[in-house]
Amino acid sequence: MPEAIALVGNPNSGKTTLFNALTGAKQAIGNWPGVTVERKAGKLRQDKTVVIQDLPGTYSLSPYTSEEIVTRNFLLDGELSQVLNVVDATNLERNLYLTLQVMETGRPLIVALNMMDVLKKQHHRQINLDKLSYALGVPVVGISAMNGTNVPELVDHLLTPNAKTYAYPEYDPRVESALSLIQAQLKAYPAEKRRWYAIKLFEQDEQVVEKVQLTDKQQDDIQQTIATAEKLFGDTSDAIMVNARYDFIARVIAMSVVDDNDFSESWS
Ligand code: BGO
Repeated sequence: MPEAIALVGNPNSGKTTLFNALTGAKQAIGNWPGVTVERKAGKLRQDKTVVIQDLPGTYSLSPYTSEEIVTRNFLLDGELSQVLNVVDATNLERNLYLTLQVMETGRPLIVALNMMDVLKKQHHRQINLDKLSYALGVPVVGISAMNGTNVPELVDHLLTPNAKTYAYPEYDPRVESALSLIQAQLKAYPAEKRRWYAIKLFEQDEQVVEKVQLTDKQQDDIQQTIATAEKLFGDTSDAIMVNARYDFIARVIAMSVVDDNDFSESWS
């Protein structure tokens, strides 16, 4: 079985540009089964035993659009050894929302922070890549896919044995305790996937609720956990998760981004 790396990212993050830089011209193009969403795979130029599986561009792993469903199903059940997440450095907050959800799947992840050439020209904003990597708990490599800058370093990272890192973003402690109660009902699932299923059950994601086999008692316990959290937060469970992700992103940004505008505002 060749090693497979799944390429994920928001639309316009530069995923196609990076895919072409990594694989060259030869790509196998088809459709994902059952949907008219393009499926593209190619061999890594530097090591033909490694397949880059391009996944549809998406902002989230919700179950609403074909792109989201194809991407999340592949991340969850597809044959892959690591995920390469292309993040647009000039749109960090929005792009990290997908990054967190990829981390929630329990797959090893590496972030390619793209558009660094554009960020450098903007001057007013700087990202400390070491701090970003530390705050997220995964490797971050700054690149410009268009110019090819640092792409060889990214490939070195991808090919480094035992460099596969995965980390779970840790959310509000009250969310974490609800998730651990739900996870306790999921002993039949592999440890690394329990958190994803717990989050999706907490969000009452219809696809997952249908898929996961639970006894009536387990379902009642989970409903009880959700009801308690909703009362505590005064919000719906899916909104609680969305806010938990944005809170986490705000902490990551506060740790790793220096925005000159913030300073000029504080002087005025
Ligand atoms: C156009 N730096 C810069 N400056 N641009 C980049 C980089 C980078 O590192 N990476 C990608 N781009 P896609 P998705 C375009 O097509 O790979 C550019 O959706 C144009 N086209 O060249 O397609 C890339 O696959 C006319 O820009 O993204 C592309 O993720 C004028 O970002 C765009 C200006 O990249 C999206 C740009 C006719």
